Amino acid sequence: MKKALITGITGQDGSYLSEFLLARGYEVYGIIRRSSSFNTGRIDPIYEDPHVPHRRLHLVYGDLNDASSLNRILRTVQPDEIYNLGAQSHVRVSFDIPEYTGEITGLGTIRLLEAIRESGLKPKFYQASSSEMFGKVLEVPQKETTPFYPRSPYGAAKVYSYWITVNYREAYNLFACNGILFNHESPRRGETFVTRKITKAAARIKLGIQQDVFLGNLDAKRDWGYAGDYVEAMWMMLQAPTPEDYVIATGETHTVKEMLELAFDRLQLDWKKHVKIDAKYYRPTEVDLLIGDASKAKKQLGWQPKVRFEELVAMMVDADLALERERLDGTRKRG
Ligand code: NAP
Ligand code: F7E
Repeated sequence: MKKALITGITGQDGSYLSEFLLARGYEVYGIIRRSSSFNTGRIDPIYEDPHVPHRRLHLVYGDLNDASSLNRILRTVQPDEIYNLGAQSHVRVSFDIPEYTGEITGLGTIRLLEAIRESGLKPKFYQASSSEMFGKVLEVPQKETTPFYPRSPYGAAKVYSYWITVNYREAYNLFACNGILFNHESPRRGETFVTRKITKAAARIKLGIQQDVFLGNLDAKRDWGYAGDYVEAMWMMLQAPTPEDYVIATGETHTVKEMLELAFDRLQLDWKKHVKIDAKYYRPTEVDLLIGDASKAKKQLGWQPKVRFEELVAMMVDADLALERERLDGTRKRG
């Protein structure tokens, strides 16, 4: 039985990847952080689902800021594959806590790579690289050979992690891959990222729980895919004969405004009546246009995105409507 170790298991991608690996017979170990409130909401359903082999899921305390915890976990788990998904992943927030973002999203990766090197183990390594590294894009569409031009502390930290992963592959012959993933979303997306913020607000407005939603730049363009499709690509990279870097994207781009229109239309709402602009959501430097070319992953890995943008938005709106209805019913029952 193969063992996988996941940092960031409590996040959106960590939860989908855990389900994916468990279904393929893996023993899955996830690193979680101590928190004063519950932070395992996305993976709790794995324990509750009678069809999921949850006994092969193990959670261990550790932190990307704590090298000794990483060393200990590597020694005790001895994983065959490591997926480094842990990060301070919010671009806007990275302008407020740039040093911390560099510490976790950048230096966290070298701590993990050093723990691997010192352990003497040879696990395969996946690094969660990002389209944010392309930033102020130097080529359209963006592919593996497009130069980076990050536009945020987050993007800059991810560029460091990208190159240190390449360096450890070349210097120590580690099977290490960068997945350069474009935006990917789902009903499990963090509630402060723009897609989920919009679908949650649309559902609450429909149910009369709130009136308005405050947003920033509506003209930014993103290549949005479905997280469930993207975690499959992570795994495929580590099963390939040689370690390489791949762009994972749909090849379609849409503005935030288009996303808004689709989400509100699904609930027969007019977004113009409910959206207010708040400058605090603007970024000091913005990434205006992202659109990826995933030809290499399609050709070499046989990867394909399955969920289209329209389907993704519908899935997220429907899930948020169901969730908000449940919450409302719960509140009414409690009186
Ligand atoms: P996410 O939902 O924000 O999850 C981030 C995860 O990192 C959470 O489990 C979080 O734990 C963990 N984490 C944060 N700080 C940590 C620390 N100091 N030590 C250990 N773990 C820590 O992110 P996601 O959307 O799943 O994305 C997964 C990865 O892919 C991230 O590295 C992100 O930067 C990258 N990425 C995402 C996208 C996208 O569109 N989603 C695209 C490209 C790349 P807590 O739950 O305790 O906070
Ligand atoms: O913003 C605009 C905002 O925060 C998308 C992360 O997963 O994907 C994500 O980063 C766009 C930006 O995602 C609001 O200015 C307008 O242009 O949903 P987002 P992101 O910054 O693209 C990449 C690939 C990652 O790697 C990251 O980890 O939407 N926008 N109004 C807004 N964005 C937010 N969050 N909130 C607003 O109110």
